Amino acid sequence: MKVVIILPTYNEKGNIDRLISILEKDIFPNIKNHDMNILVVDDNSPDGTGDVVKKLMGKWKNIKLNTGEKQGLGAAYIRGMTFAIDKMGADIMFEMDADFFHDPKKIPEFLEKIEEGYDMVIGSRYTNGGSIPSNWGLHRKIFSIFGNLLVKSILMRFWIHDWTGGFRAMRKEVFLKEKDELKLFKGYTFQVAFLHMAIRDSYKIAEVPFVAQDRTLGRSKIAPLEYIINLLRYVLKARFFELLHSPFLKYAITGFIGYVINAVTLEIFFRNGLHPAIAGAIGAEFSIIWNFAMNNFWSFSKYKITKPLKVLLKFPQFNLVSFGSLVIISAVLAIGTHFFGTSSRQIFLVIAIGLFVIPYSYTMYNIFIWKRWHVSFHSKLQETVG
Ligand SMILES: Nc1nc2c(ncn2[C@@H]2O[C@H](COP(=O)(O)OP(=O)(O)OP(=O)(O)O)[C@@H](O)[C@H]2O)c(=O)[nH]1
Ligand SMILES: [Mg+2]
Repeated sequence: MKVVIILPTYNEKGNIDRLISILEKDIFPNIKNHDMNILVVDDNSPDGTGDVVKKLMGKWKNIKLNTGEKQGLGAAYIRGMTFAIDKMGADIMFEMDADFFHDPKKIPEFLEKIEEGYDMVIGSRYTNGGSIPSNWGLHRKIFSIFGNLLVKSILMRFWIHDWTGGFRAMRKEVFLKEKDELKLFKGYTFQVAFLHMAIRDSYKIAEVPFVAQDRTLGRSKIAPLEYIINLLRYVLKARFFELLHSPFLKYAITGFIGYVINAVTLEIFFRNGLHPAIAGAIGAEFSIIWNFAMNNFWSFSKYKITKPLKVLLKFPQFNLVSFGSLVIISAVLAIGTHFFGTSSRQIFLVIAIGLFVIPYSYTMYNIFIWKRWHVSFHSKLQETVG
């Protein structure tokens, strides 16, 4: 397959010569089953990086240079990847820094993963065998670790260990699918957005550990404050819309109406002479039927159970899960009112539902009833949590 290593550069005169030599002399000759190429995407670097590349193009024929206006890293990659596909016929593209932050010796491992069938391969500093530069100052280490953890936690995807890195390989199809949307994300946020979209669209993703090296030449282009603000804005917004479109909101509305049904039924039967315990239990069953039907045909409609026999088998299971909620509510009410008196009952009902019943029942529905989440402790990729 035709592989293009894309190297974005801005004032990397001191690095690009050495990196290209290493790629051409030490790395490419050992890769026999692919056609290896280099594309330098330079934004008219004032230090003359482009001229250095032009000289190297005379020596090796598998190098191309693409120049343009400086519009940040994301824009440079979009321009470069478009060029690599349209003008060079790339099947696989690598993202790689030109300052030796990314170890070129790892390239064959990325290609092996692609050969195994993965669509995107992520270089990871945060898995076994990988690390951030040991000579980084404490604040930079904290910034990197914390930033990565923040992205992982907000997006709720912990099985990707390195979200913010820029050492990657991908099939051209992944880029072509995401290209239009990617134009919205310039700068370094581009990397997180790209990976997030690839996961959303169910591309197969693998990680390869690598030890990152601090640059010895040239200057850093990253603006930490601007980066963290843009990144936070992206992940918060993306997660918000994900939750809005996920079954969670529908589940919450269904549950709230279910609660109202329970309360109203309790009232009606109680006023018609039934004991509150019985009236409440009838209300609870009405609410369970409502919850089951609405979650099946609305909240989890993608996974809906339609065969009558299956519905008949699922409904008792659903009742069992609901019985669990009942036990939780009575336990919390018993403990709460024991310590704070019966006047605190409504507060403890809210605590029981908000803190325990919602996480419990939503998880049970996703895992056991509609089987939307696949729980596995060693898998690399799982269904989106949302
Ligand atoms: N074409 C282009 N390349 C860029 C731009 N910004 C950064 N780069 C390149 O992208 C790669 C990563 O940028 P760096 O400045 O090294 O950012 P960093 O790796 O986070 O920071 P340091 O390693 O500490 O310098 C390098 O090869 C840069 O030359 C840009 O606006 N345009
Ligand atoms: Mg760097």
